[in-house]
Amino acid sequence: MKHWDQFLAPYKQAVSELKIKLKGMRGQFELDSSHSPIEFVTGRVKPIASILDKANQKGIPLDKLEEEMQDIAGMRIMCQFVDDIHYVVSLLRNRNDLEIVEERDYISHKKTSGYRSYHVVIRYPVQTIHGEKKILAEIQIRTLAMNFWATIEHTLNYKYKGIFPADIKMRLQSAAEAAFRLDEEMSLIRGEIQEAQAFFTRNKEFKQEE
Ligand code: 0O2
Repeated sequence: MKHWDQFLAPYKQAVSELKIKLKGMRGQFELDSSHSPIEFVTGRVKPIASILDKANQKGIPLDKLEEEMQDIAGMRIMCQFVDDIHYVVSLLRNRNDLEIVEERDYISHKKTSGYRSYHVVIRYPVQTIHGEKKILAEIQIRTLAMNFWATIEHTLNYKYKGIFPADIKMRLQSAAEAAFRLDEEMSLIRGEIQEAQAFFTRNKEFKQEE
């Protein structure tokens, strides 16, 4: 449908640009031979069916999507350690190619489902042939363990359409706690892990030069 193509075009452009920019940050850390707080980055434009579902659930009129639906353009940044998340947020705060409009800390304040992540809503300027257009986008920043949990829970959510049987709900909550403990344990041996990673990177470089 032409109308949707036109509506989604700036969101698609924003996701492509942000992917390059956020992946570029990782590359810069590699160049500096310092630990990258970013493990990997993904991005997506919300499918039309999901936009319509969410608008319906939240009572957002379709002519108010631009202002009221913050995650039509969505980015995800995965980190190794919880501290990396806060570092990434500080890097985002310092950028002048985007404006932060809201931060939601679901790490200190986890959701009742057990969900943890740090959400940053940004206003991002896209340059179009009709001039500049500012769109809202949501950046979710989480550890690999938080991402593992959220991905599995999201899949189950489709199966149960958001209404989990009590035992599955309980297991998911306990799995979320296990994932959080895993993050805490990894943070405690962070120094060891980073030393080993630096060693492997150095060795790989030597092998490539040989
Ligand atoms: P998608 O694209 O399928 O992931 P609300 O729907 O009220 O919770 P709101 O106000 O838009 O959400 O903001 P929030 O909660 O900051 O962000 C919603 C997004 O966060 C969701 O997007 C998920 O990506 C993620 N999220 C929030 N809560 C959970 C949860 O309990 N489990 C999982 N797996 N993800 C969660 P959508 O809209 O679900 O879309």
